[in-house]
Amino acid sequence: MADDSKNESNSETDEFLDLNDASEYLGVHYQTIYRWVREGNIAATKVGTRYQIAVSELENFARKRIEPSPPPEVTKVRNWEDIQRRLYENLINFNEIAATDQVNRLVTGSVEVVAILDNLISPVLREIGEGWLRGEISISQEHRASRLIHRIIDNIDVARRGRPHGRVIVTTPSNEDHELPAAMASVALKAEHWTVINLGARVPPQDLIDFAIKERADLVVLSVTISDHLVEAHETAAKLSSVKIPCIVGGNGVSLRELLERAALAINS
Ligand code: B12
Repeated sequence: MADDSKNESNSETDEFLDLNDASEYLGVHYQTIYRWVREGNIAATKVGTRYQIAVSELENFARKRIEPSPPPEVTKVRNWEDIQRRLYENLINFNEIAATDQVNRLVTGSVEVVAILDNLISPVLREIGEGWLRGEISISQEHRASRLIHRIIDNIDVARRGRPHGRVIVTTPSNEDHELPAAMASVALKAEHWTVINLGARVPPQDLIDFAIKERADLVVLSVTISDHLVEAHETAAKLSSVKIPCIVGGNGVSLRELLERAALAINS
């Protein structure tokens, strides 16, 4: 439906064009101008079966199209604790839409992806772990919350523009089930323009090494949450190093910002 209320033209003095002439006037295809009219971006009046558009309306529209659009508004987070508390509630109560919306608003508000992961998602996951330890959260609740936040993390829309850093494989040792930190590491690295191959959890060491060679990886990130799993991770890192593929090992309490610094150093040294 065309929106007549937007038509600011003076019908006494204005000249009117039909869609064919208007498309020529703006130098766009007939279908394009038809769509703009249907979407209400250009005010038009329907006379019989044809649309009529005031020339002054076309002039206004053409002017607005070349005006630079203002930069997107940047969200400033003053109180992470408040947002953390709400995300915790949303995850535990499986309020999927509200939880997704909370994260997406920060992303579209241009809050740094690594800040969202380090300042919001990680503290909430730690709190879930504490709740489980205290017996306040059941295993089913924790599993459901983990799956939900995993989906949200995987869907974070990261800007990929920028000079690529290199190809990185992210995974965990073969005995490590904590896949979420690897998912967070993957998103943080993508946001820093790495090309990320996220293998999820539990990849056998030799398979990982063969894969890294075949994929010509510049870097491997082994995400470790349980300290007992560090032994295998360091052994794998040593083998990767012998085939000239740097590998960084870590996790549990180390921020993603630090991971990014270590990743950049690893390929520059
Ligand atoms: C969700 C969860 C699970 C899920 C995992 C689901 C999934 N898909 O990942 C499941 C149910 C599978 C699970 C299993 C277990 N879990 Co668990 N789990 C958690 C919980 C609640 C969140 C884990 C998480 O995502 N943490 C991520 C953030 C919050 O932690 P972070 O260490 O700061 O992570 C950062 C770094 O890792 C960094 N990073 C990531 N990759 C890399 C790589 C490098 C190189 C670097 C530098 C940094 C880096 O990024 C992360 C984000 O900032 C934690 C609670 C907690 N405090 O973490 C318990 C927790 C980790 N689990 C725990 C335990 C005990 C277990 C089990 C042994 C339970 C059991 N009895 O079976 C098993 C272990 C299974 C196994 N073999 O691995 C303990 C570990 C205690 C310990 N220190 O050893 C914790 C701490 C719970 C607790 N409070 O006791 N768990």
